Amino acid sequence: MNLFLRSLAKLLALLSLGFFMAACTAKSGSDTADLTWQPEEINGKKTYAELVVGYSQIGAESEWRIGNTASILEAAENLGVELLFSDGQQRQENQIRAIRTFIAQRVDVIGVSPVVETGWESVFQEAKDAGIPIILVDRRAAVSEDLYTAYLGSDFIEEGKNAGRVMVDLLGGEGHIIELVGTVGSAPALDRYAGFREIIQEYPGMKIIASESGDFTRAKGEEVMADLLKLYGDEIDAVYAHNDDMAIGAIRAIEAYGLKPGEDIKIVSIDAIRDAFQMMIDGKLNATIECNPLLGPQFFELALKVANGEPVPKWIPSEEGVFFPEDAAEIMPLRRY
Ligand code: GZL
Repeated sequence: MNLFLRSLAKLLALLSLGFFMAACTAKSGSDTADLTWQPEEINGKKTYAELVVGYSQIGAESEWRIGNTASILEAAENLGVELLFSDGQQRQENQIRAIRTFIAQRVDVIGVSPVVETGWESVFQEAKDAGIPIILVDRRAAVSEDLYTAYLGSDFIEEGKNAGRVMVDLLGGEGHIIELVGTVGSAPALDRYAGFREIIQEYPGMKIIASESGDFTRAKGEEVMADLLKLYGDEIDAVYAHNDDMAIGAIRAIEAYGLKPGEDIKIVSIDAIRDAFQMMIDGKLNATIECNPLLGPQFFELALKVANGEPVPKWIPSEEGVFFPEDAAEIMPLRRY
């Protein structure tokens, strides 16, 4: 055999030995040490490392929203998901623009928390036509069910009913109530409005003497409550606020008016943010109904299943409780938002 053929034979022998070792190493590696690499696909299914998600957030209007955003960003970071995040600054047109951008960028899944219930059919249809599934997070949209894959969020009607039950107990079944409504047309505002009335309508002595929107913000809640105190003053027995931020604004207005919030005027609100626990410790808030914003991990688990075409429930409700002043000091340190 001439020199060239001998050299070629040696080269092929070395190469085949090297290949075999590599295979063994990989095999022995998988048998012994943990795999540090994350395969992009397992059995043809995407993993988090390969998932690309577009998320259209409402804004930063409340402590609840800030906690919700933190949960989503933290979960994406922890799971290694590529997240395109857009803050809509509480304007629907910004959210629609963001969704169109996500479609153009061919993300795997779109998550959206709709600022209001209506006006989404067209852009959701565009996502459907592009084959990109939509997951509603936190708030629902009034569209046909074929335009979104799942809704991950609270039962706002039940939250309103819980607030009503607590208010009945606080007022002994009779009194004049001021209602501070959330963002007009939003799912939580519509449902908390309805749920509360479902309970108090059983008590003819309980009357809502005014119902105005504070848009889920502290500043607007304080402004609206100050105006209503001028109109109704000592007639007011209680405030029902659709979120803690408006309740905290109302507490400021009640104190400025010269009355004691939590005593002269009872206050029930929703969200259970950390500042609400402080208000209960200070005796200025009588109860807060939990609305869980920590939806990040659940959202991405859902998004991965949807991206892989796995069946998911149409609605995944959050688990939530009711909190009172007597437990506030013990629970507050445990609260994450
Ligand atoms: C409820 C959420 C609401 C909160 C507010 O799920 O959409 O929006 O109750 C927030 O604090 O602004």
